[in-house]
Amino acid sequence: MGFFDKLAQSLKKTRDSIFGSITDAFTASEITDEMYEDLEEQLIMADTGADIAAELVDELYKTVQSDHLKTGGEALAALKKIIKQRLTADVDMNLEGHPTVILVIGVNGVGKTTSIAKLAHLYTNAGKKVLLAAGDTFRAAASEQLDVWAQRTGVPIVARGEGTDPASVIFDAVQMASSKQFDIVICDTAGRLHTKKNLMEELAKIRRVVTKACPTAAVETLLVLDAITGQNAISQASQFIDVADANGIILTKLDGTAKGGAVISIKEKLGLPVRFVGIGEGMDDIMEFDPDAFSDALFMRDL
Ligand SMILES: Nc1nc2c(ncn2[C@@H]2O[C@H](COP(=O)(O)OP(=O)(O)OP(=O)(O)O)[C@@H](O)[C@H]2O)c(=O)[nH]1
Ligand SMILES: [Mg+2]
Repeated sequence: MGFFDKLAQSLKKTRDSIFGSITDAFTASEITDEMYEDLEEQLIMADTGADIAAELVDELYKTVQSDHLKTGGEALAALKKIIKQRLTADVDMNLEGHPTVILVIGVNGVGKTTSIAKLAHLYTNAGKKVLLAAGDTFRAAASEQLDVWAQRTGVPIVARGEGTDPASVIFDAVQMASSKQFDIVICDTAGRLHTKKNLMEELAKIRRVVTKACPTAAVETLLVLDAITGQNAISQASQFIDVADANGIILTKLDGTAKGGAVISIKEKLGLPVRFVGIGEGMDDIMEFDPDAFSDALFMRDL
Protein backbone atom coordinates (compact mmCIF):
# COMPACT_ATOMS: atom_id res chain seq x y z
CA MET A 1 0.00 0.00 0.00
CA GLY A 2 1.33 3.46 -0.86
CA PHE A 3 1.87 6.34 1.56
CA PHE A 4 -1.41 8.10 0.84
CA ASP A 5 -3.53 4.93 0.86
CA LYS A 6 -2.15 3.94 4.25
CA LEU A 7 -2.91 7.35 5.70
CA ALA A 8 -6.36 7.37 4.14
CA GLN A 9 -7.05 3.90 5.55
CA SER A 10 -6.06 5.00 9.05
CA LEU A 11 -8.45 7.95 8.86
CA LYS A 12 -11.37 5.83 7.75
CA LYS A 13 -13.13 5.90 11.14
CA THR A 14 -12.87 9.68 11.30
CA ARG A 15 -14.13 9.95 7.75
CA ASP A 16 -16.95 7.46 8.16
CA SER A 17 -18.35 9.17 11.21
CA ILE A 18 -17.80 12.80 10.36
CA PHE A 19 -15.71 14.17 7.53
CA GLY A 20 -17.39 11.97 4.94
CA SER A 21 -20.71 13.69 5.59
CA ILE A 22 -19.09 17.12 5.37
CA THR A 23 -17.69 16.13 1.99
CA ASP A 24 -21.09 14.84 0.87
CA ALA A 25 -22.93 17.95 2.05
CA PHE A 26 -20.54 20.24 0.21
CA THR A 27 -20.42 18.33 -3.02
CA ALA A 28 -24.17 17.92 -3.12
CA SER A 29 -25.37 21.50 -3.24
CA GLU A 30 -24.96 25.23 -3.51
CA ILE A 31 -23.54 27.08 -0.52
CA THR A 32 -26.24 27.77 2.08
CA ASP A 33 -26.27 29.23 5.61
CA GLU A 34 -27.40 25.88 6.91
CA MET A 35 -24.28 24.32 5.49
CA TYR A 36 -22.08 26.51 7.67
CA GLU A 37 -24.08 25.59 10.76
CA ASP A 38 -23.86 21.90 9.96
CA LEU A 39 -20.16 22.19 9.29
CA GLU A 40 -19.51 23.77 12.68
CA GLU A 41 -21.47 21.04 14.42
CA GLN A 42 -19.67 18.29 12.53
CA LEU A 43 -16.25 19.76 13.25
CA ILE A 44 -17.04 19.88 16.95
CA MET A 45 -18.08 16.23 16.78
CA ALA A 46 -14.77 15.42 15.08
CA ASP A 47 -13.09 16.87 18.18
CA THR A 48 -11.52 19.93 16.65
CA GLY A 49 -12.64 21.85 19.75
CA ALA A 50 -15.53 24.33 19.67
CA ASP A 51 -13.38 27.45 19.34
CA ILE A 52 -11.37 26.09 16.41
CA ALA A 53 -14.57 24.85 14.73
CA ALA A 54 -16.03 28.35 14.95
CA GLU A 55 -12.82 29.91 13.62
CA LEU A 56 -12.67 27.52 10.68
CA VAL A 57 -16.26 28.20 9.70
CA ASP A 58 -15.72 31.93 10.04
CA GLU A 59 -12.61 31.83 7.89
CA LEU A 60 -14.40 29.73 5.29
CA TYR A 61 -17.33 32.17 5.23
CA LYS A 62 -14.98 35.08 4.62
CA THR A 63 -13.12 33.24 1.87
CA VAL A 64 -16.36 32.30 0.13
CA GLN A 65 -17.42 35.95 0.19
CA SER A 66 -14.11 37.48 -0.85
CA ASP A 67 -13.36 34.94 -3.59
CA HIS A 68 -16.99 34.87 -4.78
CA LEU A 69 -17.18 31.10 -4.50
CA LYS A 70 -20.42 29.61 -5.75
CA THR A 71 -20.49 25.85 -5.45
CA GLY A 72 -20.12 23.49 -2.52
CA GLY A 73 -17.15 21.95 -4.32
CA GLU A 74 -15.34 25.27 -4.38
CA ALA A 75 -16.11 25.86 -0.70
CA LEU A 76 -14.80 22.40 0.18
CA ALA A 77 -11.55 23.08 -1.67
CA ALA A 78 -11.25 26.37 0.27
CA LEU A 79 -11.86 24.59 3.57
CA LYS A 80 -9.15 22.06 2.78
CA LYS A 81 -6.74 24.87 2.03
CA ILE A 82 -7.56 26.63 5.31
CA ILE A 83 -6.94 23.41 7.24
CA LYS A 84 -3.66 22.75 5.42
CA GLN A 85 -2.39 26.21 6.28
CA ARG A 86 -3.23 25.72 9.92
CA LEU A 87 -1.39 22.42 10.03
CA THR A 88 1.81 23.44 8.33
CA ALA A 89 4.83 23.64 10.65
CA ASP A 90 6.87 26.84 10.69
CA VAL A 91 10.18 25.01 10.94
CA ASP A 92 11.33 21.48 10.15
CA MET A 93 12.77 19.09 12.71
CA ASN A 94 16.51 19.45 13.12
CA LEU A 95 18.04 16.13 12.10
CA GLU A 96 21.44 17.63 11.41
CA GLY A 97 22.70 17.75 14.99
CA HIS A 98 25.89 15.94 16.04
CA PRO A 99 23.96 13.94 17.07
CA THR A 100 20.26 14.76 17.04
CA VAL A 101 18.70 13.54 20.28
CA ILE A 102 15.00 12.76 20.19
CA LEU A 103 13.46 12.63 23.66
CA VAL A 104 10.09 10.94 23.70
CA ILE A 105 7.79 11.85 26.59
CA GLY A 106 4.16 11.57 27.63
CA VAL A 107 1.61 10.00 29.97
CA ASN A 108 1.32 6.24 30.52
CA GLY A 109 0.36 3.98 27.66
CA VAL A 110 0.07 6.57 24.91
CA GLY A 111 2.49 4.71 22.63
CA LYS A 112 5.93 6.14 23.43
CA THR A 113 7.95 2.92 23.24
CA THR A 114 6.17 1.68 20.12
CA SER A 115 6.67 5.02 18.41
CA ILE A 116 10.38 4.95 19.27
CA ALA A 117 10.73 1.53 17.66
CA LYS A 118 8.92 2.77 14.57
CA LEU A 119 11.11 5.88 14.37
CA ALA A 120 14.26 3.76 14.74
CA HIS A 121 13.06 1.67 11.83
CA LEU A 122 12.14 4.73 9.75
CA TYR A 123 15.46 6.51 10.24
CA THR A 124 17.52 3.36 9.79
CA ASN A 125 15.79 2.82 6.46
CA ALA A 126 16.60 6.42 5.59
CA GLY A 127 20.29 5.60 6.04
CA LYS A 128 20.80 7.18 9.46
CA LYS A 129 22.93 5.60 12.18
CA VAL A 130 20.50 5.25 15.09
CA LEU A 131 21.02 4.49 18.80
CA LEU A 132 18.26 3.77 21.31
CA ALA A 133 18.36 4.77 24.99
CA ALA A 134 16.19 2.84 27.45
CA GLY A 135 15.34 5.78 29.68
CA ASP A 136 12.28 4.08 31.19
CA THR A 137 14.03 2.51 34.16
CA PHE A 138 10.88 2.55 36.24
CA ARG A 139 9.79 -0.95 35.24
CA ALA A 140 12.15 -3.79 34.31
CA ALA A 141 9.75 -4.79 31.53
CA ALA A 142 10.14 -1.42 29.86
CA SER A 143 13.80 -1.91 28.94
CA GLU A 144 13.02 -5.43 27.78
CA GLN A 145 10.20 -4.17 25.58
CA LEU A 146 12.53 -1.67 23.91
CA ASP A 147 15.25 -4.29 23.65
CA VAL A 148 12.93 -6.61 21.71
CA TRP A 149 12.25 -3.78 19.27
CA ALA A 150 15.95 -2.95 19.08
CA GLN A 151 16.69 -6.51 18.02
CA ARG A 152 13.89 -6.51 15.48
CA THR A 153 15.08 -3.27 13.93
CA GLY A 154 18.77 -4.16 14.31
CA VAL A 155 19.49 -0.93 16.18
CA PRO A 156 21.92 -0.83 19.15
CA ILE A 157 20.59 0.12 22.56
CA VAL A 158 21.97 1.56 25.79
CA ALA A 159 20.12 0.05 28.75
CA ARG A 160 20.83 -0.16 32.50
CA GLY A 161 19.11 -1.93 35.36
CA GLU A 162 15.70 -1.15 36.79
CA GLY A 163 15.80 1.83 39.14
CA THR A 164 18.86 3.47 37.53
CA ASP A 165 18.54 7.24 37.21
CA PRO A 166 17.04 7.71 33.73
CA ALA A 167 19.09 10.86 33.21
CA SER A 168 22.30 8.85 33.64
CA VAL A 169 21.21 6.27 31.04
CA ILE A 170 20.47 9.04 28.57
CA PHE A 171 23.72 10.83 29.44
CA ASP A 172 25.69 7.65 28.63
CA ALA A 173 23.79 7.11 25.39
CA VAL A 174 24.33 10.67 24.17
CA GLN A 175 28.05 10.53 25.01
CA MET A 176 28.40 7.23 23.19
CA ALA A 177 26.50 8.59 20.18
CA SER A 178 28.75 11.62 20.11
CA SER A 179 32.00 9.63 20.29
CA LYS A 180 30.88 6.94 17.84
CA GLN A 181 29.29 9.29 15.30
CA PHE A 182 25.70 8.21 15.55
CA ASP A 183 23.27 10.49 13.71
CA ILE A 184 20.24 10.07 15.93
CA VAL A 185 19.67 8.94 19.53
CA ILE A 186 16.07 8.14 20.40
CA CYS A 187 15.36 8.11 24.14
CA ASP A 188 12.49 6.34 25.83
CA THR A 189 11.14 7.71 29.11
CA ALA A 190 8.72 6.32 31.68
CA GLY A 191 5.06 7.27 31.34
CA ARG A 192 4.08 9.89 33.88
CA LEU A 193 1.16 12.04 34.85
CA HIS A 194 1.52 15.73 34.27
CA THR A 195 0.35 16.28 37.85
CA LYS A 196 3.29 14.42 39.46
CA LYS A 197 5.73 17.18 40.23
CA ASN A 198 8.82 15.08 40.97
CA LEU A 199 8.42 13.02 37.82
CA MET A 200 7.98 16.14 35.75
CA GLU A 201 11.16 17.58 37.26
CA GLU A 202 12.93 14.41 36.24
CA LEU A 203 12.09 15.28 32.63
CA ALA A 204 13.58 18.72 33.01
CA LYS A 205 16.73 17.09 34.38
CA ILE A 206 16.89 14.65 31.44
CA ARG A 207 16.59 17.58 29.07
CA ARG A 208 19.49 19.40 30.76
CA VAL A 209 21.69 16.33 30.86
CA VAL A 210 21.57 15.90 27.07
CA THR A 211 23.25 19.24 26.50
CA LYS A 212 25.77 18.50 29.23
CA ALA A 213 26.68 15.16 27.66
CA CYS A 214 27.12 16.76 24.25
CA PRO A 215 26.87 20.53 23.69
CA THR A 216 26.62 20.11 19.90
CA ALA A 217 23.57 17.86 20.16
CA ALA A 218 20.33 19.11 18.62
CA VAL A 219 17.43 18.18 20.88
CA GLU A 220 13.97 17.41 19.61
CA THR A 221 11.57 16.67 22.45
CA LEU A 222 8.47 14.97 21.14
CA LEU A 223 5.38 14.73 23.29
CA VAL A 224 3.28 11.69 22.49
CA LEU A 225 -0.49 12.16 22.54
CA ASP A 226 -3.06 9.44 22.06
CA ALA A 227 -5.62 10.47 19.43
CA ILE A 228 -8.27 8.31 21.09
CA THR A 229 -8.41 10.74 24.00
CA GLY A 230 -8.80 13.69 21.62
CA GLN A 231 -9.22 17.08 23.29
CA ASN A 232 -8.42 15.62 26.74
CA ALA A 233 -4.93 14.81 25.54
CA ILE A 234 -4.49 18.37 24.42
CA SER A 235 -5.54 19.82 27.74
CA GLN A 236 -2.98 17.81 29.74
CA ALA A 237 -0.15 18.60 27.34
CA SER A 238 0.80 22.10 28.37
CA GLN A 239 2.68 21.10 31.53
CA PHE A 240 4.86 18.73 29.52
CA ILE A 241 5.63 21.48 27.07
CA ASP A 242 6.64 23.90 29.80
CA VAL A 243 8.69 21.52 31.91
CA ALA A 244 10.43 19.48 29.22
CA ASP A 245 10.58 22.13 26.54
CA ALA A 246 8.75 19.88 24.08
CA ASN A 247 8.86 21.13 20.52
CA GLY A 248 6.79 18.64 18.56
CA ILE A 249 3.98 16.12 18.82
CA ILE A 250 3.61 12.47 17.89
CA LEU A 251 -0.07 11.68 17.62
CA THR A 252 -0.63 7.94 17.98
CA LYS A 253 -3.56 5.59 17.37
CA LEU A 254 -5.09 7.67 14.62
CA ASP A 255 -6.29 4.35 13.21
CA GLY A 256 -8.33 3.65 16.35
CA THR A 257 -10.45 6.78 16.60
CA ALA A 258 -13.15 8.80 14.90
CA LYS A 259 -11.69 11.90 16.53
CA GLY A 260 -9.01 12.56 13.93
CA GLY A 261 -10.22 16.16 13.85
CA ALA A 262 -8.22 16.74 17.03
CA VAL A 263 -5.14 17.08 14.83
CA ILE A 264 -6.50 20.33 13.46
CA SER A 265 -6.43 22.05 16.82
CA ILE A 266 -3.11 20.75 18.16
CA LYS A 267 -0.80 23.26 16.53
CA GLU A 268 -3.07 26.15 17.40
CA LYS A 269 -3.76 25.14 20.98
CA LEU A 270 -0.31 23.91 21.94
CA GLY A 271 1.79 25.98 19.61
CA LEU A 272 3.61 22.83 18.50
CA PRO A 273 3.51 21.08 15.14
CA VAL A 274 2.48 17.46 14.74
CA ARG A 275 5.65 15.74 13.51
CA PHE A 276 4.45 12.14 13.21
CA VAL A 277 1.23 10.17 13.29
CA GLY A 278 0.92 6.58 14.48
CA ILE A 279 -1.45 4.56 12.36
CA GLY A 280 -1.18 1.02 13.74
CA GLU A 281 0.83 -1.34 15.93
CA GLY A 282 3.39 -2.52 13.38
CA MET A 283 6.91 -1.29 12.78
CA ASP A 284 5.96 0.53 9.58
CA ASP A 285 2.89 2.18 11.07
CA ILE A 286 4.25 5.66 11.56
CA MET A 287 4.27 8.54 9.12
CA GLU A 288 5.90 11.89 8.98
CA PHE A 289 3.01 14.28 9.23
CA ASP A 290 2.13 15.77 5.86
CA PRO A 291 -0.55 18.50 6.10
CA ASP A 292 -1.49 18.24 2.43
CA ALA A 293 -1.92 14.49 2.44
CA PHE A 294 -3.71 14.66 5.79
CA SER A 295 -6.38 17.11 4.71
CA ASP A 296 -6.81 15.36 1.37
CA ALA A 297 -7.30 12.07 3.22
CA LEU A 298 -9.78 13.62 5.66
CA PHE A 299 -12.04 14.77 2.86
CA MET A 300 -11.56 12.07 0.27
CA ARG A 301 -14.63 10.21 -0.96
CA ASP A 302 -14.80 6.52 -0.13
CA LEU A 303 -16.06 4.42 -2.97
N1 LIG B 1 -3.69 0.96 16.99
C1 LIG B 1 -2.56 1.53 17.43
N2 LIG B 1 -2.01 1.11 18.57
C2 LIG B 1 -0.87 1.71 18.98
C3 LIG B 1 -0.27 2.78 18.26
N3 LIG B 1 0.84 3.17 18.93
C4 LIG B 1 0.92 2.38 20.04
N4 LIG B 1 -0.10 1.50 20.08
C5 LIG B 1 -0.39 0.49 21.12
O1 LIG B 1 -0.55 1.14 22.37
C6 LIG B 1 -0.11 0.28 23.43
C7 LIG B 1 0.84 1.04 24.33
O2 LIG B 1 2.03 1.30 23.62
P1 LIG B 1 3.44 1.57 24.31
O3 LIG B 1 4.36 1.95 23.21
O4 LIG B 1 3.84 0.48 25.20
O5 LIG B 1 3.07 2.86 25.17
P2 LIG B 1 4.00 3.66 26.20
O6 LIG B 1 3.62 5.08 26.10
O7 LIG B 1 5.42 3.33 25.97
O8 LIG B 1 3.51 3.06 27.59
P3 LIG B 1 4.22 3.19 29.04
O9 LIG B 1 5.68 2.93 28.83
O10 LIG B 1 3.55 2.15 29.86
O11 LIG B 1 3.93 4.58 29.52
C8 LIG B 1 0.51 -0.94 22.75
O12 LIG B 1 -0.42 -1.97 22.77
C9 LIG B 1 0.78 -0.46 21.33
O13 LIG B 1 0.77 -1.51 20.40
C10 LIG B 1 -0.91 3.22 17.03
O14 LIG B 1 -0.49 4.15 16.33
N5 LIG B 1 -2.05 2.57 16.67
MG1 LIG C 1 6.90 2.64 27.25
